[in-house]
Amino acid sequence: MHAWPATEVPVLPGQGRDLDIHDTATGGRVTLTPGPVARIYVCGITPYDATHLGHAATYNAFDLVQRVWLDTKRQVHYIQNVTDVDDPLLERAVATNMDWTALAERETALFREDMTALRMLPPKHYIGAVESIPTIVPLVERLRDMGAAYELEGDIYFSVESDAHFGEVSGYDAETMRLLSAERGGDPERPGKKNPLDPMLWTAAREGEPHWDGGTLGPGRPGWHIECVAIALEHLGMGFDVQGGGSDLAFPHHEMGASHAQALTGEFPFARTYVHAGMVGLDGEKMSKSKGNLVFVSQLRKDGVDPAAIRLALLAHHYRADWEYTEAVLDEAKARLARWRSAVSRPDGPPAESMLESVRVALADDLDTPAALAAVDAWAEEQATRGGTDEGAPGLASRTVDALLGVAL
Ligand code: 5CA
Ligand code: ZN
Repeated sequence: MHAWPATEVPVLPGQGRDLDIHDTATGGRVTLTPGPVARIYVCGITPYDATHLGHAATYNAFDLVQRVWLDTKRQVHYIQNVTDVDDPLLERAVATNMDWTALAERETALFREDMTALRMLPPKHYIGAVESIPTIVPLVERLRDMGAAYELEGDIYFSVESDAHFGEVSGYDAETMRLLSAERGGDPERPGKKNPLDPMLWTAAREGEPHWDGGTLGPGRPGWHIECVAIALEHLGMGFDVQGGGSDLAFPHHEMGASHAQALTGEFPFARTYVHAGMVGLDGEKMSKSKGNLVFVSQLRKDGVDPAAIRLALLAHHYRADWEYTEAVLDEAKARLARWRSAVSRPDGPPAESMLESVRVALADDLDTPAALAAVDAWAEEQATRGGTDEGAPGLASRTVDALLGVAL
């Protein structure tokens, strides 16, 4: 599967800073210290509907992680998946009388357009679940053969007890896990499972559903968590720097993925850090495809909203906060974009080096984007009120905002 085009990231003067970030697994701050090539896996979309602002906010957070790394002169090895076969996609295809592959292709294409418009850095490899099936099957066979997975009426389940570290990503208690498992694609009520939390690795072919050759597993399709594990292990290996997604992925998805990989390899950890973005809501509810309370990036673009303003609306909130989208949020972002554009359109201005330093400090501090925006606001305000004589300043300000925040002025 192809990704979307890359944009040039300006190289900034001076020294980038290492990122301190909140790690879900330890529940505290860690300083990320990747090698010269930083490795990150960010869970991609399930393409049954268009990209909404919640998705965009989550991808924005992980785009910033990469921009901070690039600013420290590291290379970034970034992998993202597309869950192009799964229950919600198949259900939507049936409900809308569409071919499921056509639906997935259409929504994935729209996602690429949205990501391009928002200037999100593309992954080095953008990989679908379907194309990963030949990688997934041997992993499930191996888990079964080593006793970490078992069969139930033709389906194959992972045994959560096979990983001594199970539960350490989310840190949730048993009751919470059970509730979330039922809510988020698990089947804790199914009789015959060794542990109600055990997730499906391989779903045996069902009437009317797509299925593939599963070798000794029989015909079927892959479970959700093993998809991301297969892709991450193939392209990043164990112990990669960051696994990212929205906070709704901490359990079961990232918990199960970590356990699959740890059971498979006998190594720990799957990812060194687990980073989760807050949930964006509308009218008091988490924005979600199943609830239908969505504000789509593509719709805003169609309405003529500048993608840079959409991005500034996302940046105005701390990535870990849950927040509500309102028209006022977008209006504020549009006004800020206009002020910044006006400030960089002059031939000179107040020196911008300290603004660059403040943006670096803010981002290194658990991606404190509200503080980063405040630093640029202060420079733009100074430009508007007193101006300055530094001829390099508007260019440096513009490159800072471009390189570190992904906003083209
Ligand atoms: N395909 C899987 C991951 S392998 C999946 O969760 N797809 S998704 O389309 O449902 O979500 C894509 C990403 O957007 C996930 O990281 C998810 O946590 C995030 N996300 C979904 N809804 C919201 C929301 N309302 N606010 C913030 N992030 C969200
Ligand atoms: Zn995933």
